[in-house]
Amino acid sequence: MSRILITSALPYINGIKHLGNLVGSQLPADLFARFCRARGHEVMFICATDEHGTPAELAAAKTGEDVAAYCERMHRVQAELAHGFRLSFDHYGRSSSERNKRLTQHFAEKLAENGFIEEVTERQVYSRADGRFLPDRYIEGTCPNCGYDRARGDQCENCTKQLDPTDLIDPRSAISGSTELEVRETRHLYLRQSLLKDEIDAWIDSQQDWPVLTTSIAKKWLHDGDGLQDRGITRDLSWGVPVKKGDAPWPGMEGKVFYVWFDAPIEYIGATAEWADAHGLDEAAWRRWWRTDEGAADVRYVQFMGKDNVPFHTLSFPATLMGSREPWKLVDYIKSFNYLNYDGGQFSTSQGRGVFMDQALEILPADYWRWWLLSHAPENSDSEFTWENFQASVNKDLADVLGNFVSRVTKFGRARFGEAVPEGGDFGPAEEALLAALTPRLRAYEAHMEAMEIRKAAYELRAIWAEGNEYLQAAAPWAVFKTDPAGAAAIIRLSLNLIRLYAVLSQPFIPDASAAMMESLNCDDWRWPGALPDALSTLPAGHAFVVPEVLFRKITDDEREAWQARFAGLRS
Ligand code: B3M
Ligand code: ZN
Repeated sequence: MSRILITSALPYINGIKHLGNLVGSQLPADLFARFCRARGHEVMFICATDEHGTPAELAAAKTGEDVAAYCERMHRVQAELAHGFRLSFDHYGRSSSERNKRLTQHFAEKLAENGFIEEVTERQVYSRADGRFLPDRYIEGTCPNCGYDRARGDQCENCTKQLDPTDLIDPRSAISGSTELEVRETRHLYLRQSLLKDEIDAWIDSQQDWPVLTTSIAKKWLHDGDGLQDRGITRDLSWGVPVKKGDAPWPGMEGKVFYVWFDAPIEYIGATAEWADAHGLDEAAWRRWWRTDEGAADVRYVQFMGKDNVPFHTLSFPATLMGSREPWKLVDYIKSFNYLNYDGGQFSTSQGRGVFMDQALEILPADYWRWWLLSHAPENSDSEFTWENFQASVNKDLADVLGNFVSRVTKFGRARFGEAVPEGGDFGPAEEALLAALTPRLRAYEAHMEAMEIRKAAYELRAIWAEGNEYLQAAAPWAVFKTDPAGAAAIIRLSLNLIRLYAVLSQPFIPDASAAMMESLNCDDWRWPGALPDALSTLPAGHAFVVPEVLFRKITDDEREAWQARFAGLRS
């Protein structure tokens, strides 16, 4: 048994996430957490809402709420959806927590003590009408390159040219539309990442087993262009972690907050501390996950995220931890994902394109989505959601293969032998062949799950279900029963035990269906299988069971077409 710390990238607070976001971090992290727990490891699975920054302020302004109230409400909405998808976080925290505030201020103070913070005077656009400095992307104007009149201060969406706000012709505030803009001087703290470049480089080089997607992104940012750049970690905003040194003011930084990307990853630690607080535990309880001098040296730490978040997790956050010169736990493995596209285009939060978490659960239960999303996870390249593919996978894998097996076995068993595992009969060559086929598949499934090769794991799990179906089809207990009732009893006994095995193995993918299978078997033995002959004799003759409700229903063509039409447009 080992101790495994698992974090999912923190969903940003300003709206409900789409299925592409879900499959890029939270869902695969949950799969892995469930698997690790099932194998008997001690798991700490952490997520939180990422609540600071300008987008939160603007989203709140749009709904007319105070930003703190907006974040609180949206945190509850996201927590409920996470529960709806059965994401089994040990704690779902908030980056606006007191814990994170303290930790963020602590790290900044340590970084400053160690010479990794520099004060820099910047010239920034100030909007008199809005009474605030404007971040680059909140300044709009005409692109000097192509003439597009809604180019943003950081980039022109039309011709993709990277811009500086001062390049824009007729610049205006994207918040108020005001053109009363001026350039003012403001002082900010910079994290001197460049001083840590060699250390970070060596650390990344020492990670032999990281996925190529992760290391290639990290290396690109380390070595391309001017290499690892120092970064501003403070902002002229009111919503965020105030820039302070512990309880003392930070001279010259009054009224400023830390940049959202500085405090967000620190919330992985903050949320673990929130977990301890929520359970009335002491400091040691969370520090044993994070401080290598207090127990975390034995912890394996795995992070899950989309590829766009990789630079922050391979460079900036490690720079924060290393630069503190305190023994904080660094990540051991980063599982990163490409993008999931939607029906010929991209999922888009800003445009409301695609299926969002709340809408998905209105249509079908979580397991249907979990299965499709995980078995099509964008691991080695981008992948695409289409309604046809979704319908085909659900109907075939879940309804025809798994659901049908469970239904046939329990119904035939009840009809011929009553609602108890039948006794009598012997196992023969067909059963031996089944075990011989299942054993290597089971071990391959375990290996893929351990390696977080999600599609490969899904493939083996599906094959394990199919082996049962093929066995049942070939053994044909309905025919055998006519001449050899005991022989049919043996087949059903084995098949009922297979259902239990399927519940245990499938639980990381489809937890609700697994729970329903176990309940119908009147069983609470979730032990992971060792040798198959043992695992498949867990339910003894005489053990009571019932026929479960339909596990998975099929998606009809009419439904598919209706959903296709409903989600063709943009969400308002
Ligand atoms: N909130 C992801 C995003 O919204 C960002 C992740 C933070 S992880 C510390 O794109
Ligand atoms: Zn342009």
